[in-house]
Amino acid sequence: MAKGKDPIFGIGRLDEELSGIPARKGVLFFASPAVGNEVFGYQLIQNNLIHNNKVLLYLNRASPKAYLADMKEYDFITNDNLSMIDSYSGITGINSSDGSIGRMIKNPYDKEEIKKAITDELEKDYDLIVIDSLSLIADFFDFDFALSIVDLINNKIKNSDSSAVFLFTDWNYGEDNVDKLISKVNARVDIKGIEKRVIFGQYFAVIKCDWVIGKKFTSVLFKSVKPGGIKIYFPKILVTGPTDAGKTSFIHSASKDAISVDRLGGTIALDHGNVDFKGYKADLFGTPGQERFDPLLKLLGGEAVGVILIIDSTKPTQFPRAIEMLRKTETYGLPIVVVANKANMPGALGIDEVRDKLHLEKEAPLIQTVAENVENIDPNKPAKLKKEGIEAALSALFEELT
Ligand SMILES: Nc1nc2c(ncn2[C@@H]2O[C@H](COP(=O)(O)OP(=O)(O)OP(=O)(O)O)[C@@H](O)[C@H]2O)c(=O)[nH]1
Ligand SMILES: [Mg+2]
Repeated sequence: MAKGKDPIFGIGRLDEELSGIPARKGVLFFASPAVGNEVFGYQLIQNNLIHNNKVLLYLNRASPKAYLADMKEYDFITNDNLSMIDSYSGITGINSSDGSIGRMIKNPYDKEEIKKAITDELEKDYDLIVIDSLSLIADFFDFDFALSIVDLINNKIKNSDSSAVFLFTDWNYGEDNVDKLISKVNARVDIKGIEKRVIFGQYFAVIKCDWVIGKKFTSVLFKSVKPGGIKIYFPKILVTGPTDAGKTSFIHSASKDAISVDRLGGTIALDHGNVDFKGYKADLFGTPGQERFDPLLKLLGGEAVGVILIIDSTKPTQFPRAIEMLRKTETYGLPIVVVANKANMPGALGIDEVRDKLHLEKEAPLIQTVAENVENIDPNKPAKLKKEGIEAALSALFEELT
């Protein structure tokens, strides 16, 4: 009997959609060559170890030492729950640098030794078996041998409480081979790249899963970040609103490394910042607010996936302009969060009044923000906005987007 709980993916979105990896199930991470799937493996292993699941890793892609060092770059650290079958070191003729983490295949060119090592190890009770990588087994031997390893593991997990994850990169093995492989797993998660005009990105998507019925899966853009791992990624969030409302202030307060093209405190081209929050990553693009820069608005709004509309709570006369900017950036109708900034200044409207006077078509989330150290605000510089407001606005937006 395995001791841990049912394995998890360790990637929030997949665990939400599929409720982890039930016992006796095999999962294929199916990556296109342009996009690495290693980080999915690292994060999966890390989180199962933390959950006190016993993990067996069959490794032929790197030495155990290099593998663990790479994991560490993402801040993933292992513990005693991890064992390895090292099918790599034998190729280089170097002994496994650390015998304590598992067994080494002496002759990685010997199919029988590999089969025996896997069969022997599977006698022990692991909660999760990870193969990194199945495509390398196919490359090293042939596709049929890779399929026979899948069969071997499937037979074992069908009669136990464990599950398996196969990391696979699709280097053109032919449709027949790939179809056979896919038919042998219970779930398949694709990891691929997209190129859509200016935005290049990577996404993952559940393509099949036999333990979740009647659910529609969506694809999710992601970035792998060191340290941190897989983050859901929104390549373009537009931050717009009337002049002086606090767009630049918002972007600088929400990101560590924002840059702005501005003059005397007013934005003349754009602001840009990276947000890394709650397992999400997003690029924020801020527009100028002054009308003389309106020719830029459409360009800046292009390909945005969501909007943060910032208004000055003390200036309801600017609200029609705020709505006009949604039209001019052509982002009207996208997921939106309204930020009512300067909410504690004299004359600031309350939340209901803002909502009322703004006439937004649907009930968009509305978040109030205020500056820190109001006494020291420099009219030629962005203000630092309080963290609570920033985080509430980002949380609301990420919720709208997912
Ligand atoms: N008192 C107070 N001042 C704020 C607040 N937020 C921003 N400011 C100030 O308001 C001014 C305008 O802020 P910005 O962030 O530059 O506004 P913006 O929307 O980017 O302006 P444009 O780029 O010109 O459209 C700056 O002087 C800020 O310091 C706030 O919550 N309270
Ligand atoms: Mg600005």
